[in-house]
Amino acid sequence: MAQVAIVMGSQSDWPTMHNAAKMLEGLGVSFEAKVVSAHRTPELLSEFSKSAADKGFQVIIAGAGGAAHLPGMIAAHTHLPVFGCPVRSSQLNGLDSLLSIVQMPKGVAVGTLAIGEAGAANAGLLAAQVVALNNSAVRDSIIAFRQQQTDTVLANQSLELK
Ligand code: RP5
Repeated sequence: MAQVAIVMGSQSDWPTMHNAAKMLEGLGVSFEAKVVSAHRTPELLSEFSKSAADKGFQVIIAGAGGAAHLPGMIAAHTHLPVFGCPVRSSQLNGLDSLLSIVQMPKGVAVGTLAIGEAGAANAGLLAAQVVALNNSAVRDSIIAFRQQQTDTVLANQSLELK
């Protein structure tokens, strides 16, 4: 069974959410990605969230745009950590999604990432960091990834005026 579930409200969220998948893949974390819509497939949402822990998932990443109730509704059905990714909407540029996801009332938590691709990638990274608490191979991958970023910055210090 996969360690992380990536769910999203629509197929149209995948160009954003595949950044989470790519991060997990690069860090050696197994994942399953699927479309689960809070308002179009509410029964699937309920079934998925209630069974996620028993299926062996350790973390759920949920991406949604617009009113973006998906991450909160999933969190309402499971004790697993849920990371919410605001997907950039065409009308309000993702600010609506961010505010919908981040403003969870006290008592049910959703860890909210940045709008768009960076947030989705960081959701993958954060999920991997949770998995790494009990997985030394993933921990080593994260440490190597971070070191590589540091090395890249330090090796590229030439700043030319154009
Ligand atoms: C939300 O509505 C989805 O998460 C998506 O971001 C947004 C638009 O969905 P589509 O109309 O593109 O399917 O549920």
